[in-house]
Amino acid sequence: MLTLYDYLPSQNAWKVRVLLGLLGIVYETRQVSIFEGESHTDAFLKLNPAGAVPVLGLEDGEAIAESNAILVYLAEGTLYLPANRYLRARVMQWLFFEQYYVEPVIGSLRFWTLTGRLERNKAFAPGKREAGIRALAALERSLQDTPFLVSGSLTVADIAVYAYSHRAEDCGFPLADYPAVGAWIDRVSETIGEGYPVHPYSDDPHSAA
Ligand SMILES: N[C@@H](CCC(=O)N[C@@H](CS)C(=O)NCC(=O)O)C(=O)O
Repeated sequence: MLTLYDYLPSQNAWKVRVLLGLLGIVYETRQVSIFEGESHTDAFLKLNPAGAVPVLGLEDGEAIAESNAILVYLAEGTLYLPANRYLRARVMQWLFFEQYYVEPVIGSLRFWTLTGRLERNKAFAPGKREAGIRALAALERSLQDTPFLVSGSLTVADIAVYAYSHRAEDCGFPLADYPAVGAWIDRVSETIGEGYPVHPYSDDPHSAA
């Protein structure tokens, strides 16, 4: 059975939970208490040298880290990852976009905001805010005439980009300024369905600054 090394408030791990659920894959979960250093033990660093969740443990003992790499692995051969060369490259375009313009930008600002780390990162916050506006504007332009980021149906590109961008208001980005993004958020949310809650950092007493 597959094993997901997880941390509930992580939206990177959330992406993987969603895809596993949509694909109906039964898996085991190991919760990793990242604020208590569990992702930096020797054993965990063998699974992911970067010391972060999510990690997917495979049946043969191998492991895959990086949320979007895990999505691609799981989605191979399914409707969530097109086989067509061009469409597949477009999915990759959004997966890389997410890791450069969304996760380290909106994801970091959100993390600092929700865990009381904004003040200590105040030197970086304006740059992140500017980059977040750029990311949301890029999404707004891209979603004018298409229901999903690539092709007419949900792919791993939508799951990845949605993970942090749909929570952009948690760190002060007004989504009302981005109507096409708002409509896409509703569409993705409806398509993935219920059962994938966003867990607040406040559930973890160790997450506070
Ligand atoms: N690029 C990675 C980022 C993973 C990441 O930053 N995970 C966070 C939780 S959201 C983590 O485990 N942090 C613990 C640490 O860095 O010590 C991915 O997409 O999986």
